[in-house]
Amino acid sequence: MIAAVACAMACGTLAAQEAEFDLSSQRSEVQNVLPVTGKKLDHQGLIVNPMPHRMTVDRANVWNVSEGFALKDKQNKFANAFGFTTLDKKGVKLNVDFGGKAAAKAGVKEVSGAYMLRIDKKGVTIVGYDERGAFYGIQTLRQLLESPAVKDGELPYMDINDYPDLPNRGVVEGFYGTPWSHAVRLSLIDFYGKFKMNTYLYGPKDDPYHSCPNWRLPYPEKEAQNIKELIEACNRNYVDFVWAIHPGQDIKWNEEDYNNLVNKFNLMYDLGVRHFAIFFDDISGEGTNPYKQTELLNRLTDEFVKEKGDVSPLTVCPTDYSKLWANPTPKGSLAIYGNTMNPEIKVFWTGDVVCSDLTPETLEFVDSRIKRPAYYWWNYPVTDYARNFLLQGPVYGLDTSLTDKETCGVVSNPMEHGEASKLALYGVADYTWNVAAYNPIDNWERGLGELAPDAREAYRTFAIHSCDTETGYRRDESWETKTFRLADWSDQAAQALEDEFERIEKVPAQMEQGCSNNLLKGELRPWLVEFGKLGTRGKQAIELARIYRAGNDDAGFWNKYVQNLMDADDRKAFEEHKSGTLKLQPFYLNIMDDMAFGFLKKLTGETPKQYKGIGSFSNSTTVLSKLMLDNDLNTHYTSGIGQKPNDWIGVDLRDVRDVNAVTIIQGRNSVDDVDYFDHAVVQYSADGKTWKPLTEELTKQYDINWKGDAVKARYIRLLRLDSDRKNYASVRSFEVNPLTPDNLGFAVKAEEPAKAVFAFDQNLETSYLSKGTLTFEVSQGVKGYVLLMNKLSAPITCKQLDKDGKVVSETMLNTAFAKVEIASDKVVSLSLEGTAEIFEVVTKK
Ligand code: LOG
Repeated sequence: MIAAVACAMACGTLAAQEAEFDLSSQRSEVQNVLPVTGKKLDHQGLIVNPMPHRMTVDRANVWNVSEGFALKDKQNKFANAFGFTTLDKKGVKLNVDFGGKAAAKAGVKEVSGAYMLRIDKKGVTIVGYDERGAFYGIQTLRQLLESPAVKDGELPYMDINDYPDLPNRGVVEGFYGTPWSHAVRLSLIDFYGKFKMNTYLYGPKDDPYHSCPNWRLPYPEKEAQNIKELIEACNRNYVDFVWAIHPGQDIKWNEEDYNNLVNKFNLMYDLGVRHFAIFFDDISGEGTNPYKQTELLNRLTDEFVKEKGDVSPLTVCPTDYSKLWANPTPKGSLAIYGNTMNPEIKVFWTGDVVCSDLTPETLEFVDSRIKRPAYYWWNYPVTDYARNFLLQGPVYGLDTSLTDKETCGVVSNPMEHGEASKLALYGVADYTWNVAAYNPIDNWERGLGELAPDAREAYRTFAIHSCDTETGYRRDESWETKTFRLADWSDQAAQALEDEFERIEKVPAQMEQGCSNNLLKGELRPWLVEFGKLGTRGKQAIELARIYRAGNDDAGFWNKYVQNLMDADDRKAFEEHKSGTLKLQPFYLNIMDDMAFGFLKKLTGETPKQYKGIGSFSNSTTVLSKLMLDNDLNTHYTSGIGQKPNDWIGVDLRDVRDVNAVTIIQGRNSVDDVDYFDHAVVQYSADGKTWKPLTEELTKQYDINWKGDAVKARYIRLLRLDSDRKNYASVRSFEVNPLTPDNLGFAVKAEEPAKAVFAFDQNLETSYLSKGTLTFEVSQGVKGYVLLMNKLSAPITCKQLDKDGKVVSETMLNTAFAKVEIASDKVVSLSLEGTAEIFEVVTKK
């Protein structure tokens, strides 16, 4: 899935450190979407993020701050930190100080970053535990001044006593894909400072000087200069710039490579780096050896960190960074780290799987082995495994009972879209600072206002429907929107949903107009465009459903129905920039399918052969299962979670039918893919409860073909039998009674006969695009046809022919819904000339 991973290849699930691996097959995240928690609070116009630990406000007394502040910066450190206000002798007194004594006197907690801010009759007083703490006090003042309640100049008296819960808070630029631009990095570093995050780990997988092949080499001049600037920006913002190296894929455990590494560290030290990390994630071969890794870290600690004197303890990302494949035994690398690695070294952990929630249980597992509080590498909002998504949802799934005893900190691995990641970082900053008070919804509501103050509502509408990943780390989405299936229609629910789709339709223009952050807008734009289209499609689907339900205008319904279908280009564009995948897009797809089913049933009087995916996986009946029924071998259904005993993937035929052939093609792309059932059986059932085998047990069979005497079945499935395999399961095609020109029952002539059968398959989800002439036999007794076509770009000619091929009647058809009456009993075949996508030829007897 991650094309940029040079070494990614298909292989087993569990052993990332053994042999080559496939990132996408490592993911076994559960598909159950946990609801987002928290609720919006009324902050009465005073917005400070992260939420201070203690803040009491006395609104009866205020300072007018329209003339700015008369600064007394006792230790002369912050002259440049007040760009957000005016410094003027006539202004309100502002005293800033920090350090042990002053802090103790002011009751400031003894941790780096702690501060107190008091506004009383003496003016404004800020005291930090350390310089960073005073800087944070200044950030709080800045946010107060930017708050709605203070904007016109009245700053109320207040008392704030505040400190961070976790010592390490911030960001790891650790994703695959295009590394952030220099401008985006600088903008983010200011953002970290403003919201009291103190760590920026630099480790973009696709920076060749961080990783293979160039980790041994110095950065070219331009890049080196940029890194210097990043460090300066970090210093201004009291952020630790941690430079990480990712040498594991080709490191040799010898003196030469040790010296190469120290040499690179020295070069980085000369650029100003004082914090270092080594990443051993996503590698294979020699580099994964935990004894050698530990030896290296310990030796560097002694010979480099301690030698320098001003370098902080190292951070390491182990190869076993997730419980999914970490060896839990005393012989595993975590235990080896625990027993032998210098206790000052911080060790990363991503949780139970690669992208997972932060829980006490996962920390208990890792901490007891590494013998220190783990450093949480949160793979959110990273989207390198689902690059067609943009995550704008609330930050949640982080346990609020945790303390620095269980975790030494949290860094978020964001999207390659740096500006669009800020909404999530606003949450991570809040959580890590004040864990117990963290309120996901409230944080998100505040974040929206911070990022798009003049287009907040439009941004909110986009964001609330842009949270899910569909097959990855699934997140709650559209939680204020109620969707429904056609069968559960109510006028009220339909109206509410239509209103929402109308709001969605307007979002792109409102964002273009109201959002002044051009970097953000640039990142969001492709998604906004598709989001707007989804709004239009949804709205039209509801209008269409009203016509459908009235049931008195077949032609009007169908002509409008095809206007609202996505064509191949629409689908491609949507696939590339998805949103609304939890509710909105499934609503649109399902209601269109349900209408197609009901409409064809009404016209034919029979149950359409519009089969549905079913199965044991939580996404088995979602729109994803359509991908194995779409006659397209380039698309596939995937379970999106690891397979386990008794899993199955199947098809509901919507009615008990005679089944005499089944073909199934397993795997995402090829006959050596890892995502398939390697031991399975095909079964059938009439009632969905009792199942009988159709085939023998199948071992390592990707392409399954069964043909035999007809059985009565409504359900067909592929059932997993005993196997050690834990990969996802994927199916590219699942066909029951596949139609061919030979078994159709009447003669068809077409440019592509094998595809022409889709015009006669009693299924409106499939179609045949005829670009020349389609001729088919008119069976005895047929009185006419209804042609259900896509919108026509030009009229087509319909000729009725006798047995000698002579034209008996000729008409022009120019609408998607077209009726043809058979002109006489001499007619034996009908031909359609011109370009038309034909969904179904419905026979009238
Ligand atoms: C990589 C990371 C990547 C992330 C999400 C870690 C420690 N390493 O599976 O670079 O961005 O997953 O795809 C990873 O998470 N490996």
